[in-house]
Amino acid sequence: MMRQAARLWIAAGAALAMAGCQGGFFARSGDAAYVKDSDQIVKAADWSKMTPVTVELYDYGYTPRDLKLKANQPYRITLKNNGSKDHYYTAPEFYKAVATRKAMVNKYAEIKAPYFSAIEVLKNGGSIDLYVVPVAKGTYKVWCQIDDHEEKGSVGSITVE
Ligand SMILES: [Cu+2]
Repeated sequence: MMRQAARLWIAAGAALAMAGCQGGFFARSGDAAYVKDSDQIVKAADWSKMTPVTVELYDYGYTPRDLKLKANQPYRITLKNNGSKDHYYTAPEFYKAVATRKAMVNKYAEIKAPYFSAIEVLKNGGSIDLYVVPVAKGTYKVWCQIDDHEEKGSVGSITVE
């Protein structure tokens, strides 16, 4: 029993050490791949004043097709799939341009990660909330990567201004 507890403790310590290294690694690398100081930006944001926006996913497209966001303001972006097929909101460059607090499936789960690259929302009413602070200004492509959905219309943009 004691031995097992000790082993678990070491495993937890290693996980913490790795988590600690992760931030340092990206800061050191000079890699602009995604937002540095994401944690500080998320902590500094006033989430009581976040702007809620909803993007509807349907067969085949997004409403709004071209989402506009302001830099340095906290958002809750709800992705809601009202279509009869599963759809992605794939936008790797956009997700790298925001400080990510979490993704949340209301009443079920919260996912914490430095950033996302693609989010699939399941058909017939599935939804997920993204809590982000847009940081890097620009226009980013968003599309659905399933079969020919992009050709059929599931494509758009997200602009941070
Ligand atoms: Cu799709």
